[in-house]
Amino acid sequence: MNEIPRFSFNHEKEADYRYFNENGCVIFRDLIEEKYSDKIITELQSVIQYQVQKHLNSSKQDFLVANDFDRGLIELARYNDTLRERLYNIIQRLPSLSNFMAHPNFIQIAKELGMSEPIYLAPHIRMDLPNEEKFLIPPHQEIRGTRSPNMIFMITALVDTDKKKGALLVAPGSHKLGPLLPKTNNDIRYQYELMPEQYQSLYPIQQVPLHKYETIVLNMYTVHGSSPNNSLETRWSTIIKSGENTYAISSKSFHSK
Ligand SMILES: O=C(O)CCC(=O)C(=O)O
Ligand SMILES: [Fe+2]
Repeated sequence: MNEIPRFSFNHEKEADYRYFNENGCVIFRDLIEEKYSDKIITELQSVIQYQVQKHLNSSKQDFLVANDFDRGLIELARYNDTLRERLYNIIQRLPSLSNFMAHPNFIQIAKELGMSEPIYLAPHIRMDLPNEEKFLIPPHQEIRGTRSPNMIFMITALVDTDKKKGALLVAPGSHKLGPLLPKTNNDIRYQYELMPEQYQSLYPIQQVPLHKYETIVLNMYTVHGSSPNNSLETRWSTIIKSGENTYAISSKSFHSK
């Protein structure tokens, strides 16, 4: 299967949007400058180190983990799942995440893809520990709980993410299916928008590795999902959504009547 090509946000506008419209996804090497991700990593490091020093005794401090900035996290999570959860909640409010989300390119790309008044929705840091299955999401469209009729979302890798580390599953072209009807599934967590079997051969799903700092932009209808992290390191990524401001749309139509 063909690798998804990389584009430069600043230098290949026409080609990248053509690719996005055709495939429902595009990867940028340079959508957000590296310093924005570096800032998140620095803050993650300080939050993790603080928790590790507080909760793990010094004999446990010789950690095997290779992502240097998150040394100790895996041991901390293994030691106490509540601490893991608390840490996860804390990192969703890091100042560096707000700063990252406020990058003008996120709004620019939404505008250039046809949204008249985009707003940011739900910035989020994903923290996928090795062999942790419970937060993985099977193939789906990003339409659950979304009011916006037009939305894109962007996943930036904060660490090199190869197939073994759980690179994202994506079915290029599947956005052309439009919104899929929810399908029932025995797993009550996921009774929504799973990829119907008859489309799986039409739009085969593939794993999309990302290098650190690369961003994949997806259409809300592009089928995508998690794959398991079978490496020894944590997979870190940010997810930012940009949607049409539906309040603005409805007030405009109100005034035009
Ligand atoms: O990064 C992943 O594992 C999938 C994330 C995802 O699809 C989501 O948060 O909606
Ligand atoms: Fe998703």
